[in-house]
Amino acid sequence: MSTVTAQAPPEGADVRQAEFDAKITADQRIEPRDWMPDGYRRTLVRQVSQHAHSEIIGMQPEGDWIASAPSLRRKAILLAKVQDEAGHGLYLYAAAETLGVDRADLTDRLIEGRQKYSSIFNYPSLSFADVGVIGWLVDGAAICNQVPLCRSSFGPYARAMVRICKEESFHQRQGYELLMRMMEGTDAQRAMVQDAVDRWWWPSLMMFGPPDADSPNTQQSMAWRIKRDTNDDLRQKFVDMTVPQAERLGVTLPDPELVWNDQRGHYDFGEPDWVEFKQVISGSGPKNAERIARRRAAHEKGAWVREAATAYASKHAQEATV
Ligand code: BYC
Repeated sequence: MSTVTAQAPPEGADVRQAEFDAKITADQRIEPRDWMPDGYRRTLVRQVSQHAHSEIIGMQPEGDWIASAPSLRRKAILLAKVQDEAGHGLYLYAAAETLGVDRADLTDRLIEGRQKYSSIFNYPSLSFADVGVIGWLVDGAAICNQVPLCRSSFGPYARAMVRICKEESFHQRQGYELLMRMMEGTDAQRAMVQDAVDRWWWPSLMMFGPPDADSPNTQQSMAWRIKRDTNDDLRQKFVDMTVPQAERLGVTLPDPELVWNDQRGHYDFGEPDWVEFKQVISGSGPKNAERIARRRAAHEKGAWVREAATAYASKHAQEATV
């Protein structure tokens, strides 16, 4: 006679943890009202709010060129793109709020330097070619990183990413188109494009975060299926995708170690300057102070809008209860 030892079913917190784990394993979405471990919630608040801040701060380097865009057409395109970034920030703050945090508090954390935003936006945009290169390389890197996030395990984040990725793809193409036009222009225009590529290439590679071996969050975020790929895998994917585009455009990528590796089926490439990266993410990049000062000024200047919106909402709430 065989004896079957039935395992006692887990109780309380254990049951909820088991249900959560089963959903993650089955690739089902976690929704705001579902139970989730504190660490999962904290990680999402950290990543989603940093992502939202990046979209909002990311309006600045390109926004600097709206007033001096070289034609009405370029101005209209740029205005629309920068407005899209504001929209992305709003979707992401809304996704973060479903985790129980307050958007005003997140904004305070940003302008008080208590929360990070993407390193890439701490570099200056020195010529109009930078607008094209930001579209091509920065939005290109963003797409590479964000398409897998459409399958992130947290529902509101994944759904926000679907919409954002559609717009980012358009941004990337507008950047590439702008650069193609400049490359068909004068020697001076071609030199502007090459100079912009030289300045933005390494910071673009840093957008994917530190090497996997130095990334404290990747392993757990992958286990929770918040992140779907490691920093290094996405960086490689971006390099492989970008090299043929650079060749087509007629620019050189500033990396003497960049070479196709037949055995690996990928490009080999050099190591970004991780000391510089650490300085930039800890607040000492070329533009950190200016970016935060401008964000703080815009926030203070917008106080009357928030007060008016709150007054309007409470008036309507009162009328609804009468
Ligand atoms: N910049 O353990 P790790 C855009 C931090 S906006 C700054 O690998 P994780 C666009 C990291 O936060 C694009 N900080 O972290 C907008 C962590 O610090 P804490 C923004 C960085 O989270 C306008 C520490 O370093 N995209 O597309 O597993 C115009 C250790 O790193 C960076 C997103 O936000 C960085 N580059 O992985 C145009 C995508 N890298 O928090 C375009 C969503 C790392 O422990 N985010 N850090 O103090 C992600 O996919 C991940 O959070 C990251 C980092 C890959 C960025």
